[in-house]
Amino acid sequence: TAEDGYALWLRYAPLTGSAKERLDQFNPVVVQTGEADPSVKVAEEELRRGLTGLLGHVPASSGGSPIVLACNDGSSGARGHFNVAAHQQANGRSLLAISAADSVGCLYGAFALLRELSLGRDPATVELAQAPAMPLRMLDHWDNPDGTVERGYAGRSIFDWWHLPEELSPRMIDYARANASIGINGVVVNNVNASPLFLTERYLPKLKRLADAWRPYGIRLYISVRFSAPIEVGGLKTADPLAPQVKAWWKAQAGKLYQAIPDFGGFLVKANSEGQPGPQDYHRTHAQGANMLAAALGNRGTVIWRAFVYASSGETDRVKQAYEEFKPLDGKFAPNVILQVKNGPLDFQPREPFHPLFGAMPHTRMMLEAQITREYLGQATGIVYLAPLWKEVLDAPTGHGATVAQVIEPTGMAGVANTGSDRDWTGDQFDQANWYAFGRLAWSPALSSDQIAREWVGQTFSRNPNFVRQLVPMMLSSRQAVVDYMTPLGLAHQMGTGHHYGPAPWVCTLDRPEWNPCYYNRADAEGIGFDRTRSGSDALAQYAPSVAAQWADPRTMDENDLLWFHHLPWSYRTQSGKSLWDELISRYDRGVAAVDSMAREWQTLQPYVDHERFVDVASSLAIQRKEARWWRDASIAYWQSLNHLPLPAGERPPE
Ligand code: GCW
Repeated sequence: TAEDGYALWLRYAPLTGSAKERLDQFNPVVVQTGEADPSVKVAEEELRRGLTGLLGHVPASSGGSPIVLACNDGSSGARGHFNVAAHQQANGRSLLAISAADSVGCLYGAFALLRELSLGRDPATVELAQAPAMPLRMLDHWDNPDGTVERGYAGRSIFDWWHLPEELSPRMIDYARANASIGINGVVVNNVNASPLFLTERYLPKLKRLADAWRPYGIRLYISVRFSAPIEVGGLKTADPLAPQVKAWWKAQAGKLYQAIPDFGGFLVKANSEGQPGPQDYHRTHAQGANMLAAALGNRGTVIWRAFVYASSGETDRVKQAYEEFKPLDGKFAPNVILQVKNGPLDFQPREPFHPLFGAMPHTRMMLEAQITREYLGQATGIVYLAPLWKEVLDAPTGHGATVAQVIEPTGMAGVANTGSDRDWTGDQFDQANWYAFGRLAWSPALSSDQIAREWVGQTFSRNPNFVRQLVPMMLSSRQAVVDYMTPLGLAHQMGTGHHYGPAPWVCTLDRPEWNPCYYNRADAEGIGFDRTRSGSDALAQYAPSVAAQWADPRTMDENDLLWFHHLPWSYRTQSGKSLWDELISRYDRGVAAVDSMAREWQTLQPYVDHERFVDVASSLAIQRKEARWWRDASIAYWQSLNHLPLPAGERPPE
């Protein structure tokens, strides 16, 4: 049953064929270092576990090729870097050395070696030299203390605050292994819509237990903090960041945290956004708020301040707000403050142009926030592989002399986790791939979506080349499919209110203008799209001139973002030669057809997959087929109610 997916990509399924022969012949022996370092121990344990799986038996304890961990090799470089190399010894046998400057580097090396072996590489010729591209590779959990998960679709929270600290679920260790295997080194354990409970004495031992459990895996613990906590749990009258008693309170909290958790990572803060408290409540700036918390942490930790802010915008274009609030604060943040910016300026839509803040604040440390949980992308159903979405953003030239990846590389990347207590962790087998891909891209944004998919498929399902050859392209095209059937041609924010599942482009009566899908589609009898050029909201002006120029002309721009930037008549001639109306419809159809073909192809892959997971994915794809039709048909029906245009002639994919 492949444990119904619980093992994630760490299945270590027995090798077969020539890969098995090679490993058998190599006959690996994990050499006991006798080192007391907990990370080294964990690395040895994982090597033994992994090799046992791959060999189909416990590895020999002598007489084979030694695997040696050298975790203090005197090298310098990024923390976490490692080398793995096979050498020929005098006795004719090989020796595999995993070396690194620190023990966590060794652990990463062990996982990397196991990945290579899992994919069938020859142990005698393994040669790896890797270093993480960025220092912070984080998961942000939107988990609440009561066990619910905001925008979580995989069951209740994996964190059992009720039974901690006495009880530590073994799942917390498997979670750490999974993270370490892809290089994740920071975890924010609670929702950014933060409960102040995490700053109470009661929670401190719980946090400490987790931090202690994860330390060997190279994971530092962070918490989200509520800006008004000094009032709610501190008994103060104010949370004004300039008030001495407020500063003293935060300093005392930080002191307690560091006493219990010496390597505590720091605070993540959502302030003055969607009703959360913040420094603006006291007429202070984001920088004043962030710097006060940064002073409380001192050089021990980091304040990660979110740039996702919006308050009732009246007539302003919502996508402009973060830039307007933060750009003037460039250079005003303390050195241990990082600004965390979502990939796009709206909110984790199936496709958005990259956020204009990237590259625009050269004197501010900036990291990228991606969403692994698929809030707006069908939630945990079907196949939607997100690496291509993230790559699109990472590879985008900002026009400020760097790509988005280059802007964030000195700092890091955070992903909103998609984990829950479901047996398969993520609510859907294929959503595991997104957790995996996020970690791999944070480790190295230069990896291709294709390579990451191959790695994941081979470790998680089957190494059979026919299987990999068929499945990987399905994954690679799945993101464009969801864009096509939900919001083609640059449309965005067309989903149902509140739950964000399913189409609702007609909704126009919500209290705040920027909550309404109609605010984003601006469709009427004549046309559709949001004019963000000079004649409209001029959000385009927030981008570097070279980038703004590329989006300014609807006739030459990449039409994937067409209606994000332009309001156009239904009769507008698109680059395909079709009218906008016909092009829109052909894209919706293309999305539906892509899902149909994924479902069909999956059926042919049955021989390669265990029954449980085969059925699980097949059922999930059946839901996605329904969703795709629902999005297409409801959207088209609504546009038709405005423009009264006929459907173009042509064939529909079979129902
Ligand atoms: O995407 C939106 C979500 C909210 C979330 C918010 C944020 C945690 O709908 O649920 O709140 O973004 O990122 O703060």
